[in-house]
Amino acid sequence: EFDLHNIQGDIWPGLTKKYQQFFFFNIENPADFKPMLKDLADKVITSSHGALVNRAIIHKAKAPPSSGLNVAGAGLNLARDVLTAIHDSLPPHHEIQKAKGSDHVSITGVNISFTKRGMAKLSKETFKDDPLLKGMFADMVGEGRDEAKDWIPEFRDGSVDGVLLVCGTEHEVKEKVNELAQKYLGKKQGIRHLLTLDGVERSGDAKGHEHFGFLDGISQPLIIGLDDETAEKPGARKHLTRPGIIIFGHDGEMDNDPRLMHPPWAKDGSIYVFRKLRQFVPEFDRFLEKEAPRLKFNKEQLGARIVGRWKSGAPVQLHPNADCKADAKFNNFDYPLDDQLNCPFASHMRKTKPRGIVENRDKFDIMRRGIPYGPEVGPDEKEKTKLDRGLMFTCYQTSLSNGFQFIKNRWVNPDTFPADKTKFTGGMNPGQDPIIGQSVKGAIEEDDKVMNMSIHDGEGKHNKITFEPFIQSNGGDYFFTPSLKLLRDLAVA
Ligand code: N7H
Repeated sequence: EFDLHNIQGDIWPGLTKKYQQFFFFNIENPADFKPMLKDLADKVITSSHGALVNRAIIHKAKAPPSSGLNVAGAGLNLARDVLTAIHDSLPPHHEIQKAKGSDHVSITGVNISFTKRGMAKLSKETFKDDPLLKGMFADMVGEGRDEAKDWIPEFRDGSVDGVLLVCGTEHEVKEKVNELAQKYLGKKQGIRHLLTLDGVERSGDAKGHEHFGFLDGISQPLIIGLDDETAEKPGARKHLTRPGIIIFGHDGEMDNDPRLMHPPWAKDGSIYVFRKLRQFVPEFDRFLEKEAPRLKFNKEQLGARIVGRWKSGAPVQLHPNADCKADAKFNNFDYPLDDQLNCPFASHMRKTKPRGIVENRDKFDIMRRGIPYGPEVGPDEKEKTKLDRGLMFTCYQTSLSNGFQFIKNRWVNPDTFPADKTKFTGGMNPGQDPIIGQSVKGAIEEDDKVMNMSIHDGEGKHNKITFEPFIQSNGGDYFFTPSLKLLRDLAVA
C-alpha cells in the first residue's frame, strides 16, 4: 500500500538529525530550475526508504556486531511489512561493518518543500487549504499574536518559494549544502538563496531535550501500516493515526476535511509547517523558582505541570509527585475527563492533544519534526536571555485547518478550552498554554492580554498562575512537501 520510495523521509520515519540546515530560496527563473527537480528526485532527495536504510546503517555503525542487521533496534518499531522490505534492501553485512570501521560514516538526509508561491511557479495550483493559501504571515501576524517586528525579514516579504532541508552531522551538513547549492540551487539554475537557518541537537545529558530542559519527540503519532501498532507495552496502544492524516492519498484523509479534496498529484505528499520559536530560558527558570513555593511545589513539580511531562519525559498525569525515569518515554495514557489534580487542563501537552476528550482521536494529529537551535545558556544569562536560542518548530499534516492552525487557534490560545471544566477549576477558565500560548498585542479585551492558567497546587487546592509568554515567534511559512514522483513530473510540466 505504501510506496516508501515515493514519500520524502522527513515526513516518515523522520531524517536523522544531529544538525540541520534550512536553506530558504526564491525561484527567480522557473524554466532554469525545473529540470533540476528530476535530478534532485533521482540523486538527492531522501525517501522514506532511504531514511530507514540510513538509520539502520548509522545505528549499526554504533552497535556491536553481534546485534545483526536489526532495523528495529534503530530507534524505530516498524510494521512487519515495512520491516521485511527494509531488511531485504539493506547493504550487505560486511559493507556496514566497513562503514563502522572507517571513522567517518557520511550519511546526510535531504528533503525539499515549496510554498504556494513556489508551487505556482512550478505550474501546480495549490490546495484549497485556506491557511496554506494565506501563508503564515497573513495567518499569524494577521491574527495579532505574532508581531511583524519580530519576524525575520525574508519571511515577511513573501519571497520564500521553497526550503531545502539537509540533516546529518554539522560537518556533513555544511559540506552537502555547499555542494547542492552549486549543483542544483545556484544562480545558474534560476535560484536566489535567501536565508539559511541552522538547528542543532543539544548534547551530553541534554541530548534529545529542548532548551527548557524537557525530553522532546516522545508523543508522536504511530501511523497505521507503517509503525508497529503493538510496540508500546503494556496494554493496547491507545493512540493510532490513520496514514491520511499525515500523508496525502491514504486512508483517513477524506474524513480529515472533506471540503479540502486534494488533487491526485498530491498523493504521498504532506503540508509542512516551519516556524522559528525563540525561547526565553532563564525567564522560564526564574518563573518556576519564584512561583513554586507559593503553590507548595518544588521547581521540578511545577515545571512538569506546565509541560505535562517531567524533564525525563515521564507523564505527570501518571507520576504527579516525582519523576519516574522508567516511564520516560511512556505514551500510552489518557487524561481523566473531570479533574486536573495531576495535570492542569491547560498544560502544554494536554492543550495540544487533549487525550480522552476528543472523540475523533487522530483527526488533529501532527507529526512534529523540529530541532533546537542556538547556544546553551551562558553564565551571564542568569536572569535574562541575551542570546538567540529556541526551537525550529516543524510539523507535517494533510490539513492545516485541522492540524497546526487548529491546535493553535482552537486549543492553545483560547483560555476557554477545554470547555465546561469550570466545575473542576475553581470557577475560572482552564487558561492558556503556558509554553506556546500568545496574547493579542495591543488587545482591548482584558482576556486577550493576560495569560493565565488554572492549576491545583501541592495541597490539591485550586490556584492560578499568571505569566508572560516564554516564547517569541520569529516567523516561518507553510509549505507543500511533494512526492518524488511529483518532483519528476514537475521537471517536465
Ligand atoms: Fe510542543 N516543551 O519543551 O515544552 N512539546 N513544544 N508544540 N507539543 C511537547 O511528548 C515545546 C509546540 C505539541 O501527543 C513536549 O513528545 C516547546 C508547537 C504536541 O500528548 C514538550 C515548544 C506545537 C505535543 C514540548 C513547543 C506543539 C507536544 C513533550 C516551542 C503545535 C504532543 C514531549 C518552543 C502547535 C502532545 C513529547 C501529545 C509535546 C515543548 C512547540 C505541539 C517537552 C519548548 C508550536 C502536539
